[in-house]
Amino acid sequence: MASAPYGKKMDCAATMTDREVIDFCRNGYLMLPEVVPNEINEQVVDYLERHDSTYEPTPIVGESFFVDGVLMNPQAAGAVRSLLGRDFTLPLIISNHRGPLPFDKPQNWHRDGGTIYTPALEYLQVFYYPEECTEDMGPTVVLPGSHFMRNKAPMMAHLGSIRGTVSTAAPAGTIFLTVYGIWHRRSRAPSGPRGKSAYRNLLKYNYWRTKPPVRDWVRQDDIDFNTIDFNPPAGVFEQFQGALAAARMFTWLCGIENEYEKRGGQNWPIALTVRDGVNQEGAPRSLANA
Ligand SMILES: O=C(O)CCC(=O)C(=O)O
Ligand SMILES: [Fe+2]
Repeated sequence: MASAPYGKKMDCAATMTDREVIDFCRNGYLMLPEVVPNEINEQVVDYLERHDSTYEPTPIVGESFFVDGVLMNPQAAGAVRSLLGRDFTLPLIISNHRGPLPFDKPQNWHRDGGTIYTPALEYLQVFYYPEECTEDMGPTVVLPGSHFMRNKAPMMAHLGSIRGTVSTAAPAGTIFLTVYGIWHRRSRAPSGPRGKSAYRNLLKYNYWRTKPPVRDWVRQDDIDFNTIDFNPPAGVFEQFQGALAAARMFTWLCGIENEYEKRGGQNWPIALTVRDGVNQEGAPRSLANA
């Protein structure tokens, strides 16, 4: 058997635009609904049923249908390429959050172990539903913008429902990319199995960056970076702190973090009501109006 391409460096076309990269920085996740074709989804479910029903079916990386159809799926890999640059690496470990159906209790709110808070995006945590996951099959729920909300997992575990959360319930073949530290949990699953499997399968794996960040995704030169909103959408943040962190991550991704000034107060990017093409105080040189 040919050895599996664990950690292999890959490249492909970047698919995300500036606005999409900014939205990823604001939200901490990106949904790509139904990007994997059904014949691949079926092969994956079959593999998870018949070959490896463990919580770490990592050897699936040795299957070309999985590498070509899922890991290097053009939309998913195009998003990974946009955010991690060329020569990103393929995963070393594949987890399966294989939840029995039905399942009564939601998981505790948490950020995954090992989270550090940083504007750097050195890796992505990516999830894939090979079968449809409906609301009553216990989809993962995320809190948009929470990748910048500093909290310890034991200090969030007791929380119940939180305002502004988003369900990832989605059709088969959906992939979603996350910043590792985003708050999330599996929700309760009142329904019995719907698909082929008696479980809700959810694969999870990481891609890593190998190159310094540069703004080499799809540029949109019509953007005025002085008036674009970096605030995360949910309303649970201390005013402007989410926007400051998202903008800092965006400048890091552009490779211009040295131009990011956090002088406090009405410094870029929070003063978005500036008029007539004026640059905000502290707007990064490379993004400012000439
Ligand atoms: O199963 C899920 O939906 C999420 C699982 C999870 O977040 C975890 O186990 O770390
Ligand atoms: Fe988790």
